Formats: sequence, structure tokens, C-alpha cells
Amino acid sequence: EELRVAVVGAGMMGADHVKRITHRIAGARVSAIVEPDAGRAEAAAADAPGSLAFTSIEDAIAAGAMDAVLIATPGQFHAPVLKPALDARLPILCEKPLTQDSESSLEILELEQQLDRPHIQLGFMRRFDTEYQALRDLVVSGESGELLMVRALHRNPSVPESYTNDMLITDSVVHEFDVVPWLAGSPVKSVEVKHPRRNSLAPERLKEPILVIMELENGVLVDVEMNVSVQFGYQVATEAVFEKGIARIGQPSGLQRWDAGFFRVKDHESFVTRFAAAYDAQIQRWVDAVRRGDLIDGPNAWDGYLVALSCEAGVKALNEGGIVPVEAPERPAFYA
Ligand code: INS
Repeated sequence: EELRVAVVGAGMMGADHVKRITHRIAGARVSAIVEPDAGRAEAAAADAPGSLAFTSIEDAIAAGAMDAVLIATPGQFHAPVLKPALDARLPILCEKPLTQDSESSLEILELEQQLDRPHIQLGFMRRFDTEYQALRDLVVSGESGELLMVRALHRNPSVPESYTNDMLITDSVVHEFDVVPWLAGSPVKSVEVKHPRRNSLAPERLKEPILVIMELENGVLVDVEMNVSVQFGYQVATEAVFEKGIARIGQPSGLQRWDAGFFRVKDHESFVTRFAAAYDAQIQRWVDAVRRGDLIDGPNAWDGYLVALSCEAGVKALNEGGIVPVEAPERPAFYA
């Protein structure tokens, strides 16, 4: 039996997941699209033949339209979808962030813990990128000695109008708050934010780029260049400094051209192409896990909660300055 997936939110990411499930994922189909905007719903439905259209998650659940839910709405609408989906005991893949703050994330954890096991997988897709995986393998192997520092670049060409200054942390650095502790095998201990000279091309409401410095419990120091108005393209790259070696991932790898006195390499313009293979792997593994009955195969809601705690510290550091500590509580056995 094919897994019937309801995609909630048919914006850029949701519409991309609809296409992915229809054309590239084995063992699943999009059975429902939940989207209040009629235009978006209709556009996405064209990529999901036979799917039903709903304007609310409650209606889709009442109609029994799915076996699993993929949440791709903007972050502030995650909690109102997660709650009824958990009540209905449905497996869920939730795009980042889990919710907007640690308090509402805790509420979700409490609801989930009333079920027999974790039902929520978090959409931290970088963990499914083969280069990130190779870097993690290198850290674990110890071949280059201990990891000392991580330099991360996170550059977007531009951001939508709905993107606020705090979202530099909660919508963007949120990825580094998940993937760097995963790479380094150690949680975030503190966060600091520095402001270089402001990019005059940034939307007026944004004071960026920013430099985020995080210290991990194991002493690894991480700096993240978060830059969302670079104009030219989409880049996510990392240089890891070890005791006896350096490793680098995320370099441009597109078409190389020699032309009119220049050498050029095609680079990405959006996360949709930059992480396409990672999204494919993430969704395929989630679908396989749900069909096997494991329900998740990747970061869980506890990981989402830890990231929410780091984001809170990050927003405080962004707005008030200083080095803000992060207290990482112990992982409950339910999420081991
Ligand atoms: C997007 C998405 C991208 C990230 C952007 C963010 O929502 O999560 O992966 O690079 O900064 O705004």
C-alpha cells in the first residue's frame, strides 16, 4: 500500500515537496493538500493527480484523507497543525522550526509523549546532505584529529517581505543550531551575535549581515556568517578545522565555463536546488520509516526543542548583545 501523505502548506517548500513525492519518492503519494490560499492550492494540485483539497487540517483529518502529514507552512502555523495531527496519532514530518519558541515546543513534546513513541520528524534536511554526512564521518573517525573550529557561511540572495530581523536567527541560523552540534557531537553552550557594517542593499527592517559565534560544550568554536541580501545566489558552505587537517564542504559544483576571458562555475540561486538531493533522501527515508512502522528516521521533536532553546538565546544575543548561555536539559528516554 502506498503511503497517503497530506501536504499542509503549498508555498515554495510545500509545492516543492508535492512535486517530489509525486515524481521522485517511491511508496507514497500526495492524497491531500491543505492550503487556505486557493491559487496556491490549485497550482500544487496540478502536481498531485487525484489529491483532495482542504482549507484546514481538521477537515482533512475528519475526512480520513491521509496516513501521514508533511507540515510545510510558515513556522508560526506549525503548532496549530501539530496538535490535531498528534491527537489523530498521525506520523508527521514537520519543516523547521518545530514551533516559534521553546515554551510552545515543550507543549508539543508533552502531547507527543502521550503516544507510544515519537511521531514527529523534524525537517533539518542538511543532515541528509551527503557532504555533511561525509564531514560527520570524518569527525567521528578521528582521522584528522579532534575538531577545533567550524566556520560556516549561510548566504541567501534575498528574503521575502514576511522575513523579520529575528528570523535571521529563527528561520535561518536555526539550521546551524541543529547541524553543527550534530556534526561536532556536542550541544551549544553559548551564543553571541556581532554586527559588521550593514549591507545597504538589505531591506530596511533588517540589520545584516550578522556574525553568530557559538561555543559548544566540548570547546569547539563556531562562527556563522548569516547574510540574506547577497544578491548573486544561494550558498551554504563549511570549513572545519581539525588538529591535523582541514575539511571543506559546500563549494560550487555546477557547470564550469571558460568564456570571454572569464572562468565561471554555475552556482545555486535557491535552497530548493542546493538541497534537492538532501530533501529527496530525507523524504524517502521518512516514507520508508513510516511504512515499516518506525515512524521516523532522522531528527526528532527533542532535537527541535534543543534548537528552539538555542534560537531563544540567539534572538536575545541579537537584540541585547552579550554572550548568552544555553542550558541544554537532559534528553528523556522517550527521545533516545
Ligand atoms: C529558509 C530555508 C533556507 C535558509 C533560509 C531560510 O526558510 O530554511 O534553508 O537558507 O535562510 O530563510
